[in-house]
Amino acid sequence: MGTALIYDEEMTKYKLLWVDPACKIEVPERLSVSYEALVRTGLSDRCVSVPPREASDAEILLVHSEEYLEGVKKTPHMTLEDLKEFTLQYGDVYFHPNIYHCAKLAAGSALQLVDSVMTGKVRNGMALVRPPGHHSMRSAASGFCVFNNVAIAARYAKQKHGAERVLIVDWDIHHGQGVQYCFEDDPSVLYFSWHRYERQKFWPNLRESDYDSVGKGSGAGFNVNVPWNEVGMENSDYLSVFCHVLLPVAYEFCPDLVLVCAGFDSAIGDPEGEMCATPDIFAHLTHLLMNLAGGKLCAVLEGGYNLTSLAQSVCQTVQTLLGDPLPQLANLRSPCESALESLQCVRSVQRRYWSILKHAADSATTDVSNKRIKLAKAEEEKAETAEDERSQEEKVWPEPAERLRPPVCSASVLPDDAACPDGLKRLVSSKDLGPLLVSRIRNRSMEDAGDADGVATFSRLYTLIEKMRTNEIGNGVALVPDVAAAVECVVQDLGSDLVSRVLVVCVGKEELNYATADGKMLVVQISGEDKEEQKGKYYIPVCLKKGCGDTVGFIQAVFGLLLPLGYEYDPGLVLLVRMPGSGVGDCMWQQLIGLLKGFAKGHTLVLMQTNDGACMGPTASALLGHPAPPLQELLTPLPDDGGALERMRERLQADWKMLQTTVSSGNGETAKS
Ligand code: Q6P
Ligand code: ZN
Repeated sequence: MGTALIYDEEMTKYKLLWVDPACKIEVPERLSVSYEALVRTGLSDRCVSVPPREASDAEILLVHSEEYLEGVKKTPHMTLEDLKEFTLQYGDVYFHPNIYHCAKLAAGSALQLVDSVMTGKVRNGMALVRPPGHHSMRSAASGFCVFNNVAIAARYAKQKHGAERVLIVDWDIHHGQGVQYCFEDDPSVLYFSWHRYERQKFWPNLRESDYDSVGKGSGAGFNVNVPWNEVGMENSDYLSVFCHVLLPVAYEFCPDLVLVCAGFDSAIGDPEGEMCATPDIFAHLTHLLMNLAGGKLCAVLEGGYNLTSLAQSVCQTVQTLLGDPLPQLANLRSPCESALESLQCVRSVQRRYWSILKHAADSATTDVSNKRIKLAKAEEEKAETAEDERSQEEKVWPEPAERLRPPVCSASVLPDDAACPDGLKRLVSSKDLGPLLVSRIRNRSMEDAGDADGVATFSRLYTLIEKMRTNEIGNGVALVPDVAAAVECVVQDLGSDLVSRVLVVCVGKEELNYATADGKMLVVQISGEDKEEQKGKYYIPVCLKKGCGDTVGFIQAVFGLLLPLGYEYDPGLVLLVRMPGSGVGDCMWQQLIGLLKGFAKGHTLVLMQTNDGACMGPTASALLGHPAPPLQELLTPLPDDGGALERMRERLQADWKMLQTTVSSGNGETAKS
């Protein structure tokens, strides 16, 4: 199962033929530079090259009107003067004798990509296209867009491939109003967009780009807008919106296909977006979507006007689609107040439609409106000062670090009589631990295990962790006779020797016999057990009343707590512990493994108990990078659970800034309801 790449030089063969400051940034080099970067880095060679085709009239008419199509059809034969005049009826767009041809290829590229993914020829893919699509409407071109490539692809996926639910994630920095209008009243297509808005001061200056446009009629709740009211948003702001809005909603929606309006003007250095998220954020945004819809993801290029930033961002996206280890995002800052306000408003309006957000704070009952006025003033002042400084300062950022695939993807440490799953490398040899470590291990009581066995297993574990640290091995799974004892041994004797921060994710009940106060590890425990007190900043017990089989509760815990904590903590190793009888389902378990790969450059060690070997298959599959099967329709959460989780997040926000989803009290009036 590979990754498709669609590109054709033909789509570089149109350009602006007159002077128009609004359009001069949309240049052919956007496409050629992106493709050349993929060639230079060897990424294009690793993709399945799929040729574009022209979209047919019937396909274009899935979204556009006949009058509009007939109008565009005439443009190849127009004189320069006619083209200029034709262009004038639309905003921020230009026509060229060859643009109709390219627009048919751009839409057709998206359809080729959908065909390749939906028929299982490839797992996922990206189409590099010009002209972009997300602004174009039923009967109008707009914002460099002629045909709405992604909207056409969504209708096509439903019609031709029977997709029942399609998720469109628009991470371009402009609002894809064309996509919103197209699916406004359609519950089968969920459209998510974040966009520079600045309280309607930014193009396309639409009232309906704000957070309160949620869709119409039966489509209510299937349009999710996140307005950015300030420039300069960073990685932490983008990740917060993914964790606290998009991902929970997307998992509840349970799409059959994910389409990405992949614009990279939301990256640092872009003259349009003026944001500060670095190109490697797109590796994470892509990764976080890759376990939806059984991995069926099609990214279609939209904007991106800083050629350096654009090319780097495209490479990060494609490399992630290919399954390479994720870059570490060090030193995340806390989300800014303006982002938090957007987050709070979106969650507050969307909680009516998504049971997974049901317990989100209600902006109407808190004092957000007062704060909004203060925030708006602060934003305006900021904008004014920024305006003066902007012309001088050129943004610089380091080139994204290399993402090296380890020679061995996954390894296992198993008892001699246990079979090793296909594709995993069984570790047999092991390092001599030295007398000190051996005696420390011997001192721990290893139930059910002979002393020699115990030491052999742990010396192999030591080897495994060491090889993960040096990136000789990506991840691994170990079957041990006593998980609790093994965790203790790994975190105290092995892990802390080798890595400075270990994220321990424990599924099921475990008695903790190790100290966590020094921050060398962060323990997040998700279990059905009640009444566990939180012990300090680094031990976080999450209790699900219905147990780990409660999909909604589990997802809320994963996206609302675990992922933001993980991003903020930035571990060097993830230790995923499965306690016997945890009750977690196979699908959820695979989703969890897949999602945790975003941390520690993918270095995850899974610990399971010998008699829990039945889930070895799903575990191995997830470790090897196969997409997790989609979760079944989610059930409504117990009212109590989500509430408890929200209260817990509120408590932890003082220590962990990535858990914030509301504007902080103290800034303006207090927010106690
Ligand atoms: C932005 C038009 C230009 C003002 C110049 C899919 C890609 C896009 C298009 C943006 C058009 N305003 N200062 O379209 O969203 O990036
Ligand atoms: Zn854009």
